[in-house]
Amino acid sequence: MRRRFREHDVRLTQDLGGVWDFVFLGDHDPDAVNVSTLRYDDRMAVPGCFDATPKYAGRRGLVAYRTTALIYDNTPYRLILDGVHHWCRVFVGGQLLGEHVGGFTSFHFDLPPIEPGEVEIVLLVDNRFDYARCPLHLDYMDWYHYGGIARGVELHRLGPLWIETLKVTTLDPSARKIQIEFDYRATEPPGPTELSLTCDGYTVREETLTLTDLSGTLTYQVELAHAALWSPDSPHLHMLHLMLDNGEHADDCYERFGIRQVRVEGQQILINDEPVRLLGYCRHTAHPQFGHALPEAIQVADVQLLQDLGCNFVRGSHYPQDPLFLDLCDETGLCVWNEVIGWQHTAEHLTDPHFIQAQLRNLEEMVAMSANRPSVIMWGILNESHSSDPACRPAYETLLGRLRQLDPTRLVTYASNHPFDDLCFDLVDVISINTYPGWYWGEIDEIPAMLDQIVHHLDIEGQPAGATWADKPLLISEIGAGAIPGWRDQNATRWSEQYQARLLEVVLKHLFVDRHRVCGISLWQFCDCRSSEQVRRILGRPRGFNNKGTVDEYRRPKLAYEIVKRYFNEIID
Ligand code: ADA
Repeated sequence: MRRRFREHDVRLTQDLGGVWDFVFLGDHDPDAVNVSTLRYDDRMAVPGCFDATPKYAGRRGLVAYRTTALIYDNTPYRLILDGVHHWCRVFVGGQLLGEHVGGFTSFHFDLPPIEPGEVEIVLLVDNRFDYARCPLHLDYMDWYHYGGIARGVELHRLGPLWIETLKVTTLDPSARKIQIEFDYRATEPPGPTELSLTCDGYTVREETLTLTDLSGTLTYQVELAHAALWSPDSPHLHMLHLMLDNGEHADDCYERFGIRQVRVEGQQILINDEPVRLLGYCRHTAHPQFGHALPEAIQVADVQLLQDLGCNFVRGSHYPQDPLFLDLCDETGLCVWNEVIGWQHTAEHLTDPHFIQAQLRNLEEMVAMSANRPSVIMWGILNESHSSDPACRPAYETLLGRLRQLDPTRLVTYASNHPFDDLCFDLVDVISINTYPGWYWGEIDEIPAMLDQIVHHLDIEGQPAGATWADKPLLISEIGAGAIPGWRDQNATRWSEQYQARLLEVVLKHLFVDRHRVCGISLWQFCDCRSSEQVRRILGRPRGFNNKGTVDEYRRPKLAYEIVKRYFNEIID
């Protein structure tokens, strides 16, 4: 998998990235496809988005990918996929393992007993919009939903005894106290088993366990005297290595973690009891040549630019973030708002059990794949959905409740575009507002008054129930303007780079120099990205792109870049 560190020494893993056989099947019904008679007439990169390649640009339909891997023996094997869009059905050795709904999250299938030797792996993948099959990718959402095996694929030999999960939780930063919890699984009772737990090479625990069950969970609480805390300014990381060995079988795994605690206090967000002001961007994981399958080079470049701009924050809009990108955020101290896939959902979706079920699965997978990341400080859901509609409140309660249940250590929020009539702010730790004064409504010189009106309402007038939110942190989770790359106009009209630069300067000056109510901002947006077919028709997206990036889709800076860089690095304290 594309990670910044090796995850196993002992476990046998095969990275199946590369070029797979490929065939575009178009309007075929997946149920009508016999994978054993497919004829592959092309090839496709994995990780990769097939509809980001010139030949299949703009195409939507069913496709098939094929590769092979090695099975060494008759013990459990697991196929791990880090992100397939939008829907897939997985076959190994001609046998159906199952299907998965929704991109951007890691999932896996355990193989049935298979004869040792070379085994064929086939994925049917579909990037068509089909609410019944996949209610998470819908054509009205304002980004291009690329399809394909967009992230890494690995085959792991689990063997008769393996480590299923390994979770590290900070208990007390000042004492460098953490909790280590892991699950094991086995095909037969492991019996006496040597446990070895080291951190950065230091022995944390060595003992002989007597494991009589086929599965179990073990928890340790340790104080790491040598450890340093993780924070945006000093993102210290530590590496845990867990090994289980019962003499016949062994398994191990590495997990990198940071010791930090995040909480809210009044209008502030605190990391390790220090107030933090979050300055950054909303970022789509997108590129015209790679779709959602950003190569390492682009992910490194994006982090370089975010750091150059003086960011300490990035909102992963509008879906769960790539494990490699989160590794880079861990290392550079970029705080992350990691978000379940979603965009402007109405009661029609939010009262549909089919939709909520898919949301819960995406949410649970997002938490599972990023729970040990110190950079992830908050979880988000349901971008700009109908949180002002009483019929939608139960969905917010369900999803936010599930997030808190899975992970009580992080903040929860959602980006609301209903600042004056939202009914769900009591459910979150941070109130986050998307607003576009000076772009979709009003003029640039009206922006300060319009922003003050939102703050006045939230802090003074309060909600219909009379509650005020003056005791909660307030984050501007989207604000910005479009600028056609290279359009420099002395009239500084809308769509010019001058207009965008001027609007962002007025916003940053008002929110962080003239006023100090907000705890942070994620400007919309870091880079231009292709929009979806339907949005282009309705909202008007010149070039078919969302042009509100501070850099264009090839990460080339617009005029606004230097303005934001100056404010984030010098003016805002
Ligand atoms: C909304 C939405 C973003 C984008 C933005 C825009 O706030 O959350 O995804 O569509 O509007 O550019 O209008």
